[in-house]
Amino acid sequence: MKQINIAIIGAGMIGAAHASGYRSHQARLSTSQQQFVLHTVCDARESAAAELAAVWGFAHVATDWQAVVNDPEIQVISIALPNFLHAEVAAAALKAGKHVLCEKPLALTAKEAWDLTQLAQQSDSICGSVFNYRRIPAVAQIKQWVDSGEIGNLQHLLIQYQCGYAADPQLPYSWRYRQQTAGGGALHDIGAHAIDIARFIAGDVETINGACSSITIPQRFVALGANAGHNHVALSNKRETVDTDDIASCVMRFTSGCQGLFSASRVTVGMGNTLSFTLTGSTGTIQFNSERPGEFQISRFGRENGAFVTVPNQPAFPYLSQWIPVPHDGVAIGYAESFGFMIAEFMQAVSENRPYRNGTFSDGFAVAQILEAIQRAAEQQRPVAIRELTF
Ligand code: SOE
Repeated sequence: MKQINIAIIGAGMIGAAHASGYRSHQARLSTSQQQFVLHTVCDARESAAAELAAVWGFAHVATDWQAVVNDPEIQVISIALPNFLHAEVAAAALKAGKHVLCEKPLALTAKEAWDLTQLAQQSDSICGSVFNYRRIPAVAQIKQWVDSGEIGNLQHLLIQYQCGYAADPQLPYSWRYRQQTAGGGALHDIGAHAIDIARFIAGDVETINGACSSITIPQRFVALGANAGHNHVALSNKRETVDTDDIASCVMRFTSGCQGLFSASRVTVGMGNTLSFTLTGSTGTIQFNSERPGEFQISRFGRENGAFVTVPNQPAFPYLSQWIPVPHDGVAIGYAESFGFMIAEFMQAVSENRPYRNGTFSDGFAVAQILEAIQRAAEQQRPVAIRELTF
């Protein structure tokens, strides 16, 4: 029987989401001819790799990502590393002939993302960017309703991703707070997801008409020891200067003519991890908030009489009947499931040896262009056309 061996590189917070996704769908997507195998977890911190491997049932532990990427036993590389390593590890994995699922942002800059996308296109590898929010069934259903004209022509999109994980000045300095290692702050960490959803629903962006960016906590203390994720650890007296945005916002115009208003913040106290949007169509409005991922609200001209109705999950929504055990009306699903649906789609593409289409490297590049255009618009205080960032 053919084995498809999976390796996750990066055993931090998001590595666990990858591991959970593969674990949830591995058995279902294996057939009598080919079996997905949870093969290796790799992290420079051996104990973190060992713990993740033990929790999710991966057979091997490694500390050298280059050895993993070049291991002929391994066919699938899932990259869950800090931003500055995404493009380097993905390029090495592509050169070694592996299939690659890479965390967002695909790269630190639009140019780096473009080069990686070109490399992927020249290869036979199946590649995907981690855009799991597209797979929240309510979000996927909203896209279908917008496409089928349920709220008329889309005219305005207000989208926000708000978190509070960096609001505490006592959180340690890390790669996230440095331009060279993160590419950007809230913009690249969580804004990347919101921009992907904006494109998913409203199509390509033409111009960033204006943008603002702020660093609200300009210095942070360096940890005494190692730190990962957003955890509190013992701090030294040494401070480092933060040069990535805590809050970034912009106004944008889509090629369809739709207007967009976007904001990402990592310092909004009380917001754990909230992606929300309001879509204004010519005949209706739709609202979604990821804190209630199992529903959305809609108001249609002449139908809801000026009020909103809540549409809860239904088995007919994308992903539900296909992937969850109890797909009744109103069964809520959350973050981990959306991540799992994405991984299941990726595994399906690998198993059928066909392109992965929903959240490609090209989508990762398009998001990278928009992120950099927002940075440029904020720095230079001028409108930036996305075509300025073509290569
Ligand atoms: C930030 O806290 C974070 O983990 C992002 O890095 C992830 O991409 C997002 O999905 C959840 O929040």
